Amino acid sequence: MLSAILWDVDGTLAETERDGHRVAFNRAFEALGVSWRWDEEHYGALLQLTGGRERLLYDMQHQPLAPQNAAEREALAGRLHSLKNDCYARIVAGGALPLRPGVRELMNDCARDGVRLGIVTTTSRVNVGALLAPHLGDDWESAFAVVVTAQESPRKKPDPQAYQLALERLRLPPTSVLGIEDSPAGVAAASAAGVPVLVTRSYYFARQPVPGALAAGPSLGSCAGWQPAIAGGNAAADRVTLGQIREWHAQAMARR
Ligand code: XBP
Ligand code: MG
Repeated sequence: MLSAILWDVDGTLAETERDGHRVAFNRAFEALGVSWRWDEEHYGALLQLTGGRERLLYDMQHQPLAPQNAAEREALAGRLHSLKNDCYARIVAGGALPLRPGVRELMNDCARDGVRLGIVTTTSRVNVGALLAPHLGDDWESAFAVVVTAQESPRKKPDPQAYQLALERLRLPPTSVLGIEDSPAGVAAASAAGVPVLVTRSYYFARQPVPGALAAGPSLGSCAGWQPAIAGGNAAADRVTLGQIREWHAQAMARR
């Protein structure tokens, strides 16, 4: 029985990375007089590492103009990260980054059928609110039975901590929930917690292998391009419904 769907945020609910976080990091660099910038390609490589602060610290190891001293790097990463989040909030204010196709519709299916919703993300809580309030309203949190972010779960994906905490708070076994993710690290986190997981491919993780996912496809807004394929109907014009997700979930459970 599927009782809850746990959503990743960045790349899954919205394409936040290239035009959101990346741009915000660059504005923070500029504002603090830091000489380097992150272009689209370099940011894609840095995304192998989850967590914006972690990404800053890693990148500083390869930036010749970064402070040499570890404590100074930590302090600079902290200032940059906090300013980046302010810049990100300004970018997404007013709904500039839309929810991905099919997301809202699937949330509505769940509300109608009594399937609870949760957020399981490694991003900071302020970023989730900044992104979702323009789309779901200022009381966006009321749409979710559980919200786990970097604040509640400091060990970031691929560590399963965020999923484990969400299951604990929902008082559900992993087999009665389903995760929706876009990245290999997200899939690994869900799988390590025993949670079956579906992948909606995003800009930066369009082709990466996602071993263990029960299904993977380009968008919840279309039945085309999914593996395993969605049978029947006018595939290109349809969307991934809760009924389809229940089917994949039941198949995955039968295989266990
Ligand atoms: C998201 C992340 C985050 C965001 C930026 O991963 O890795 O680091 O890129 O947010 P997921 P912060 O989609 O798996 O949640 O700067 O707050 O880390
Ligand atoms: Mg993601």
